[in-house]
Amino acid sequence: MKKLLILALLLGCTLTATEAKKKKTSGNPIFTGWYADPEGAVLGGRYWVFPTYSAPYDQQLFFDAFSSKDLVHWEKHERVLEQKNIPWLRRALWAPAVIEANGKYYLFFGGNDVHEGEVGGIGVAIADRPEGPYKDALGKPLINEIVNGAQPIDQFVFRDDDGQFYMFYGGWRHCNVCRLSPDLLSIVPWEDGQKFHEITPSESYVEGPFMLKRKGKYYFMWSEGGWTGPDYCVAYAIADSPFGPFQRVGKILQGDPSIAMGAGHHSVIQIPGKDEYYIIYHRRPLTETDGNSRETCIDRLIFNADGTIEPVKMTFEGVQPRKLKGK
Ligand code: FUB
Repeated sequence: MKKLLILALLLGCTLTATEAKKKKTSGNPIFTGWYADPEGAVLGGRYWVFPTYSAPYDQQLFFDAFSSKDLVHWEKHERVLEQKNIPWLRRALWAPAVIEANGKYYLFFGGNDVHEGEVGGIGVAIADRPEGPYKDALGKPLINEIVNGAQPIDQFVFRDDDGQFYMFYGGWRHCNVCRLSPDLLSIVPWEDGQKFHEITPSESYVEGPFMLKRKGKYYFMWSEGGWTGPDYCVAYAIADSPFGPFQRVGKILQGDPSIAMGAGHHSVIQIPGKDEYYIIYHRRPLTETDGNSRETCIDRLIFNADGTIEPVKMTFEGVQPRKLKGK
């Protein structure tokens, strides 16, 4: 009987390993569970995705992260940042943005769904490894105030070629940009003494800003529409400077009634040294209506010869294996 049990267990393991090997594409979603606002990155020789745990605000008290060697097989890293390491967090831990600098990993986040007069906003946590554990670095939000009408959420940290860090952020239909200090823990005022400049790129801007530099041009992208509804989407502009002026070119990601709706709040992974890009985003399965039923997906992001971006074709298959050089 014992021998039979061991045989059955071995057979089970072999089947699971075979199943895993058979996986030819990532599939969409790329991992199980409701996860939104995914931030994709290449860190420490692996691909990483840091998403929001998509649940009622009072349950949003931690981030899980996911890593992969090939974009197809993803490993879960539980609770890389959690409430016990953020003294001021009450709820609504949102939209991580991760960057490697100064030999450390910086995880920026939104906390508390802050409104005027409350404690909350954009915080920063630090770890020695991509998988954490991350700890709040300041004991208070980095940006607590509401300036130019922008709710301090949905930050994206962009390092320009000269090494300067900029943070783009903002919900409630307004977007600000600020300069970060080299240690990423404070804001360096602009020449006019202001800490924040409004750079809302279009009347249709809502939240989720993202910046990408390619061939000397700045591609600014953002989400439009309401995140709980079917019409959420991503649009973009191209500029010669990180501050614009921005002229909206068009949508690059939107719902497809044959695949999923509510597609938005994205980020982009570039294969290091290559003109090859992947869009990581969330979308709502056609079977779901709850605002929080958002899943994290990946598809190709293709640039046309004239520098514009081809609208993303959302798929159920996802992407093919893509190993990093030397891995
Ligand atoms: O996930 C919480 C909020 O929903 C994000 O901050 C917004 O961008 C929207 O995706």
